[in-house]
Amino acid sequence: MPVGKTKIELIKGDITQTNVDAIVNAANTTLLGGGGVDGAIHRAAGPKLLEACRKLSGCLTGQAKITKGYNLAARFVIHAVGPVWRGGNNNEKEFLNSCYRVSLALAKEYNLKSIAFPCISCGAYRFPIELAAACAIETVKIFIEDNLQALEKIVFVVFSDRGFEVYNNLLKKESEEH
Ligand code: AR6
Repeated sequence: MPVGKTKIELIKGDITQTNVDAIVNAANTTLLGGGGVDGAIHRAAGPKLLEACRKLSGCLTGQAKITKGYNLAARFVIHAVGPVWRGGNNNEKEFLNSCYRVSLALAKEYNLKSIAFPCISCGAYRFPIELAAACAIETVKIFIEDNLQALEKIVFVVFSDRGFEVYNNLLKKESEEH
C-alpha cells in the first residue's frame, strides 16, 4: 500500500533476513537481549551488538535507541521497548504508538530509506495482535503523512499465519478507503 511515495509492505518471515536499512527490535528496558525476536536479532548480529547495547544504559518503555547492525544485512538496529499488556488500561496503546513513532523518527534522523518492524509486544508481552496491528498501521500512516519525503519503504514482518492475516486485512481495508 503506497502512501505518498512511501511503500508499506507485509512479509511473513524472519526479520533478521530482511534487506532494509534498519530493523526494529522488540527489546526490553535493559537492552541486554532476551528471547523471541530480540534473541534472534542478537544471534544474527553477533556479540558486538550486545557490546554496543551495554553502552546505552537501557531504554524506557515506549522509547527506542539505535545501534549498528553488525553481521546483519541491515545497517542499523533500532531497539524499541514495547509495553507489557496489562489489560489495556495502563496506556499500553500510547506506549506502543510511541515505539513506532520514535523508531520512525530515528530512521528519519539517520537518513534511512527503509525500515522493518516486527509485531512489537505481541509475543512475551502479550499485546493482542489485532490492537497492536491497528496501532502500528495508524502510527506509520500518520508519520508518512507528516514526513512525505522521509522513507521509501516500511515493512511489517510478521511471524505467524494469524499475524499475516490480521495485518493483511487491515492494510487491505486501508487501501480500499483511500
Ligand atoms: N522475526 C520476526 N518476528 C519474530 C521473530 C523473528 N525472528 N521471532 C519472534 N517474532 P517477542 P515482545 C515475533 O516475544 O512481546 C524478549 O525476551 C513473535 O512471534 O519477541 O515485545 C525481549 O527481550 C511476536 O509476534 O517480543 C523482551 O523481554 C513478536 O515477534 C520481551 O521478549 C514479538 O514477540 C519483549 O516481548
